[in-house]
Amino acid sequence: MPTPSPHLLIGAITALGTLGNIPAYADQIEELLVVGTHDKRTIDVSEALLISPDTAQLLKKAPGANVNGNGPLTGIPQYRGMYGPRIATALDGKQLASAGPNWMDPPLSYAASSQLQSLEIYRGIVPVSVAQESIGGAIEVHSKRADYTHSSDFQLSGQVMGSAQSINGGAHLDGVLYGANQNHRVKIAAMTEAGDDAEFPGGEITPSEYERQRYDIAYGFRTGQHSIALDYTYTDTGETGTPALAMDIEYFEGDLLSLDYGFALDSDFSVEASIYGSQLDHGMTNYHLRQAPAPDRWRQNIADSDNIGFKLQSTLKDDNGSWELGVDGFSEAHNSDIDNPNNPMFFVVNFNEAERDILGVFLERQQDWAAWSGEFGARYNYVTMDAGKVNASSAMMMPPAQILRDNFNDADRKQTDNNIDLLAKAWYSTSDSTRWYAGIAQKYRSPSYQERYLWMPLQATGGLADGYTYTGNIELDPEVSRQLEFGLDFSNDVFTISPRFFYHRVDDYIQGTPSKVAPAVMLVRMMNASNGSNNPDPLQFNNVDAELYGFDMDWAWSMNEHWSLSGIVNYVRGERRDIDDNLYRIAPPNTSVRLSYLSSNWSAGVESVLYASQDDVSETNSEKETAGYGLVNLSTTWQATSSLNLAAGVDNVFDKEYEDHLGGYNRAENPDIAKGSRLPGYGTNVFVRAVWEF
Ligand SMILES: [Cu+2]
Repeated sequence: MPTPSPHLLIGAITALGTLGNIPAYADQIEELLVVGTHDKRTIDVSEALLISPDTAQLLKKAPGANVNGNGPLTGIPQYRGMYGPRIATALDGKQLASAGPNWMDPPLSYAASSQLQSLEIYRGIVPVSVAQESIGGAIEVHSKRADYTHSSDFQLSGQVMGSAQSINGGAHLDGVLYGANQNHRVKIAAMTEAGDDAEFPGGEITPSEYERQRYDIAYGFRTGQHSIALDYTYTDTGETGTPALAMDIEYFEGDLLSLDYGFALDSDFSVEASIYGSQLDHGMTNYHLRQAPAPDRWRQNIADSDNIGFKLQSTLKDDNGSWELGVDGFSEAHNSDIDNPNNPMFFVVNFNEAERDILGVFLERQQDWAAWSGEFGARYNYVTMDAGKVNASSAMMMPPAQILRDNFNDADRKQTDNNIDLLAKAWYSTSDSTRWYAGIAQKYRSPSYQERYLWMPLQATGGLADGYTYTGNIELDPEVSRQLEFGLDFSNDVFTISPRFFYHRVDDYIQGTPSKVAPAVMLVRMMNASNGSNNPDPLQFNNVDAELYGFDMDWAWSMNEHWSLSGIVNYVRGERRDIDDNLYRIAPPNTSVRLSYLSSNWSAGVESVLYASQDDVSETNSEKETAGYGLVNLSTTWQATSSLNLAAGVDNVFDKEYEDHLGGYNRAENPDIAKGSRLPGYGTNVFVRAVWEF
């Protein structure tokens, strides 16, 4: 799976901030690329070398974060061992539910890195105002937009960016045009990118080609205390491989629309309101990009997702802090149908109007007292879920499928959860350079629609990619995580370090366990007998008990005005508490160190990335162990003129063959990689990039 890392573009190392005079602990960590504050890391995407079409890869620049990869556009964020729907993703404050039942389009895939200003990941416990459900963390992306000016004359500006890389012949071109005056701002942007199958030292990863276009138009208007913003995005993903899954992407087509309103009475009181929605269509098959199976085994899956949401939030500041009060709602509805173009009799209604609605209300307080500061939050979420009736051709012929269908259709599928999140965080400064931190929280997550409504044993699991078929469980309880974390932020003129220890005790953790649903087990065995396949007995999503704990930190040392050293250390363990087993797909211990040189118009960096072996694997998911490895990456940038910036680099300089533990197993016929073995990481990749601003 891809592990291209973002690289520093250009810029001088600014003096590291100190605690005493900077209210939000706004230190510069890792030059200009990642800025740390006391509770989040902001990755300045506009300053990163954009070689990966997978925005999620940028997250690896933040402590605690990693990426589960199922294909070149399909990075699923992982944070401190949690991933998938456990991590909230907000695109300019808006939620989105993936159209793909296997998360071939994770929410973050709708943020094209070339259109982003920044990517923010919250460190540890997420404020209740930021996301509705954030049991494992939260990511916010902020798109580029024009800034209002101070006159009535319109000013035009823009940027054209192009990049190419050797690993897959990938190329990317995008352009953005801004127009703005003091009252109006407009943005028009377009992007296209494509790549072939990627190489690894032993051959090619097939299929790992990709192709995507994207168009954005944005308008903003402000007058006096009021402002509005209207944004529209169209995304069009073409044929794209997902070798860790049973099918490949034929297309994703997405329309994303939002309307925001802001009112600021003065600097102490403001209100923000937004309504938004998206309509996402998806097709995937097991025959158009990979070697097709026998004609009677061809499968095509057509899926869609309709999302609509709103948020209303007010902020009131006073002498000792601020209040945030808000209400938000999000509704998602999913359909998924499987057919075989060679057999008009074959069909599976996989999900039929599977709905998940959340209505939330929250109150948050930020409080400052002398050397102390605190954050306190409470949120109530009312979750309702339902799904329509299902059917399949096999349910007309095979008794176990018929029983599963009838049980599902006869069940009361409507479910309601009442979830209360609570948190308290405190910071205490013992000096200008040292601030101690401790936090405690209770966070809920209701089941996903797949976890509740997957009625027939299939691999539609939100991208788990463990090779198991699953069925859902309508009666699942929400997960609840009780979290403790503590640490320290130290920062002086030359050195910054931010260690954190965390412990999450999760009750009712949702995990696939060996199925006790007799007709599901029988059906998988009957299918094996009639198809000559050897799928293992299915799992069922069930509530178990788990715990996750670990340590992470980032650090930076500014040696002099030209040279700096920085790095990240990550360690996480995930274990079951009800049985003796590990949680599935947890990032191995890892560290990276980067040496950077910066002068007035050029920079260079060498980075070493080290991963330990992972032998704490899940027996329940038949997870395979991976060996440790080390990679070396190089990059350089040159500000050629005031408007032209050039960059180049080499990833995996020594063409090291390795397996990314989070990269999944090969599922497609490939002479270079056995089916079921782990997918290799990419080999040596040379990339170039040019940015022209006007
Ligand atoms: Cu899909």
